[in-house]
Amino acid sequence: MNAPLPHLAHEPARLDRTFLQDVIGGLSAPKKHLSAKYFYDRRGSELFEAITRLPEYYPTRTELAILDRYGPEIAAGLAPGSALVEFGSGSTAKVRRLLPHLSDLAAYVPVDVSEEFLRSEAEELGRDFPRLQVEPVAADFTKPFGLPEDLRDAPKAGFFPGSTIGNFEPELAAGLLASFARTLGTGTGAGTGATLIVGIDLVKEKAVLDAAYDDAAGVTAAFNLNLLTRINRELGADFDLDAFAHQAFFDENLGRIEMHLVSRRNQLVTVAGVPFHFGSGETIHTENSYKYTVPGFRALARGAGWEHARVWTDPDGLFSVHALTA
Ligand code: AVJ
Repeated sequence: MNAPLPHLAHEPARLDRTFLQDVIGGLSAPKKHLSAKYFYDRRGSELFEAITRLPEYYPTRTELAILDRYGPEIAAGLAPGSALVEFGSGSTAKVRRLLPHLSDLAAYVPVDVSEEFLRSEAEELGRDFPRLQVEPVAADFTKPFGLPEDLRDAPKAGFFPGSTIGNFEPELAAGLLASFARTLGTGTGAGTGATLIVGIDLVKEKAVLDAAYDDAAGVTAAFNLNLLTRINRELGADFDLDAFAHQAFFDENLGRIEMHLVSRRNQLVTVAGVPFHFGSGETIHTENSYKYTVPGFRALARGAGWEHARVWTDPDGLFSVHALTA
């Protein structure tokens, strides 16, 4: 159910109507929510990079360490002459750990919505790996998209690191894994010989998870609040940043981190001329980050048509990298 779009007297020059519709819809719901995909404007991407360097935020450095340690084994699971497709590539830091072990790739295909970023990263990667064929695709990986025609006959391997899949409800996560199988397959369904390498954050002690999403330096708080700054700027809203507080906690029953922005007082906020009331203590749910056990993720993948081939973890069992085959 979408709220009708307001008529804007003074539309920002490059108004993103989908963004506006999502925000109006999310703030009109009985439990207010916003989509985590909107965190990543320029400032949000910078803040996320800063998060990955925080002492409390273990996922990025742990996954990189797993890729460094087991890169040769992970790479050995790919069919010779594969096309390696990275879903939501963003920065190429992770694939760089695998490429030295993949000398016979048909191509590396980074898929990302941010076209500008995609081109610059692809160019840089091409300079560092001169024999690698880089074929970027500007697309939203949550929607069906086609791979470059010249790669039709190459075996396909997918790469989906970073536990990005944790942002999706388990049912949607399974749907996404199934759509990756279709994208990587030949259109004939299962048994296409495709491989998928996925990074998954693991369930662990609540205190460790809580700290990773509520760091002492307040970088995650700034990342969460930046969503309101973005809405103010891009959609002409008047959120008072001092009137909202960052909240993040691991819900052990649901197996997920929830991030919220808590209204510090009773207040009225206007977004593109539409008023929204916030009670004191009322929250906007801004992100879920699901954590899995190894058997739990294996079951999810199997339900989506993927056979579980291998799993690699760090010595502390914080993070996991899975190889799946279809
Ligand atoms: C990029 C979705 C993997 O869930 O850990 C980090 C985003 N949010 N701190 C995560 C995030 C708050 C991150 N992912």
